[in-house]
Amino acid sequence: MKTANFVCAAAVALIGLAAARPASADIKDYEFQLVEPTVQVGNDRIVTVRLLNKKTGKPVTDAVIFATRLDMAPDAMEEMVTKVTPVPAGEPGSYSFKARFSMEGRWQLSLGAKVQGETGTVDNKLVITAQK
Ligand SMILES: [Cu+2]
Repeated sequence: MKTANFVCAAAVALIGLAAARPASADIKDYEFQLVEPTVQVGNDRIVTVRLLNKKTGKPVTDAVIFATRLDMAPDAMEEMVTKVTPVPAGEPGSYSFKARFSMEGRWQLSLGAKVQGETGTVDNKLVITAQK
């Protein structure tokens, strides 16, 4: 009898814990979006992205961006890589980078992010068009 009561109490406690957790989110619910799809060809151009939770529509303010690469893969110039430097962004949930866009055409920005409380990583590739 005592054991049964204990098991029952433990089950109730577990159900309580499960209910207290926020609605389950998935790493696939997060997505980077470009604020501006185009930049001017030149040095020190700023690219800004937002990381959105697609389920809530809200920006993610505390993500850790851990990988970036910018190259011309979309125009068959994968070897044409340019340095990407993080710079302070204007608003929470936005992340900005400075880069030199030496050539007109399509550049691919590869981004990775870790989101607080989520397993896995967000991996997105965004295409930015550099124009004269
Ligand atoms: Cu190129």
